[in-house]
Amino acid sequence: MKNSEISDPFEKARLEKGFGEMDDQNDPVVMALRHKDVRRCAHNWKTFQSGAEPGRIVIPSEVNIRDIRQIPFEVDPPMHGDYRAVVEQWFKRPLEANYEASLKCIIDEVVEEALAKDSVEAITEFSLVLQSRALTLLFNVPFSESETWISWGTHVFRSDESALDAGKATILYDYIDKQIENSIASPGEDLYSKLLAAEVHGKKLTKEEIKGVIILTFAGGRDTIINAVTNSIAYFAEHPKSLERLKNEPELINFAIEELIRYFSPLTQMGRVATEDTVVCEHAVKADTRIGLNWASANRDATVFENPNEVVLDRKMNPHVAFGFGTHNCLGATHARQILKVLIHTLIEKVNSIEIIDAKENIETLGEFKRKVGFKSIQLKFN
Ligand code: EMZ
Repeated sequence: MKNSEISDPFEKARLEKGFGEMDDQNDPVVMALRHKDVRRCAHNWKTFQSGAEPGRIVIPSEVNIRDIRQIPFEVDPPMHGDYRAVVEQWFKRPLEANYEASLKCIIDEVVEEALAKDSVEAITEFSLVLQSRALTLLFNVPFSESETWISWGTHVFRSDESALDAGKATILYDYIDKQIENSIASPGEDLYSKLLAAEVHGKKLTKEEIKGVIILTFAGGRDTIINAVTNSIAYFAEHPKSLERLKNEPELINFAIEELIRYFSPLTQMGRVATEDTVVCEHAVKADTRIGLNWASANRDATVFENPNEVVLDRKMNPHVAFGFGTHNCLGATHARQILKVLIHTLIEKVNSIEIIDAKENIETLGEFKRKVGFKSIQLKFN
């Protein structure tokens, strides 16, 4: 098996019964596995809510390490849309030419740094650095902030020792409190200031609400981007012809990005809490219990995707759900797509080949299922 291969552990269960079950800290999850069911449940926000106890729709649940609601992620319509309207335009800024140009400089530099070294551990020395530096653009804060963020590691709520690390969460919260105070004292053009000036239903956002948006901005696009970037690099290392093809047919790059995101599905699933007794794939789901919208499984559903376990770079019909589906589709998707686009362009321009020297897989355990989401570490040589 190639290092860059991501297999699909859900296939049998998806075909045979359509759902899977797992426990998570004594709060079980019924996972919807088929594309159609995942989309249907995601669409039905009245029965499957996001606005449950903060942290509960995340799997593994974060209820024990945070009580601040992430916004708009953990809010249901209609309020969800009102919050979303405040941030929507801001999160589309990655499409602006000057944003893209700045992103190009950042990614060029990260690649140059990798080329200058004998080898790099891609998670910590490449992808985390790239993600953190790129995030300064999304926040519109000084580049130097990225050094603090890099020191937090790949996940703001998880550490090597613990899947849920309250100490780490505290570091993030204290940092955010300070930044909000700074922006109150001297407003600027950054996301904090933007949120401080914003109004919903004629009222200013509270500090708690602002914090909810900011935590999401830090947490939601961290390990996911890091996995997408690292997995892409590993893929191109093992498929140099694919990179060559994109060089010769740049019009395929946008298709390739969607296909890589489908294939990697950096976020395996997201939960919802049932508001009433219901069923998922004819399986009973009781009120106040959780379901999982398994994006990774849906993205390999052979009834929707031909050759689902292959990366088909020029796949044209690609209704993947790697960024979620429906009301809550990923707010950071524009930024994520731009990162991958610029990264591919930079690799085409600057890199002849990439060698994988050593790799340790990062495997998630979801009940009986084990899914590779990326790497714990991967040593690479850029040529
Ligand atoms: C939450 C989540 C959002 C959660 C789209 O995903 O990402 C997870 O990595 C965080 O731990 O708190 O932000």
